[in-house]
Amino acid sequence: MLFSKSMDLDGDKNPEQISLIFSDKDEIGNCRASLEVVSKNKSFSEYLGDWFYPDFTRLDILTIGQNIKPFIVVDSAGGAHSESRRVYSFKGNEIIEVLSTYSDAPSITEVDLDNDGTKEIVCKMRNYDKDPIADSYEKIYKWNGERFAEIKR
Ligand SMILES: [Ca+2]
Ligand SMILES: [Ca+2]
Repeated sequence: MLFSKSMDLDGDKNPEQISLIFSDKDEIGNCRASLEVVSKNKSFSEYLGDWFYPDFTRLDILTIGQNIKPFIVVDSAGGAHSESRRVYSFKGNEIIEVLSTYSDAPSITEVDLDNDGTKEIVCKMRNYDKDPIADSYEKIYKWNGERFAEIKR
């Protein structure tokens, strides 16, 4: 499994090395996870918490539009009915969490819903109290320059 990526996150033409680092598994198999970014020989680290299962965790780079710098994405499946996503930006000297969300469908996708050239993050949600298919809905997050903010359609 590959928990390492290379990408220029802050636009200075030097690629950053991005890694997910897991602690040893505890007795029920979960791990503590940290995100590490190495930029020009300096290392930055963000503790993500415990309850990570390396087998169900994915590190990705997300690009949502032409003039927006790429983001780091950590997706984590928590059983058959949930997936969580955290999104981070790196501006050269710190890792900033810009979204923490989840989907219980589970389905998290990136779609340009309003055709403005940048993608929104769409989390499908089911209403298990009612009809989980007919009453499903979407949480939509749009980048506002600082973070992914939930919007209403
Ligand atoms: Ca860079
Ligand atoms: Ca859009």
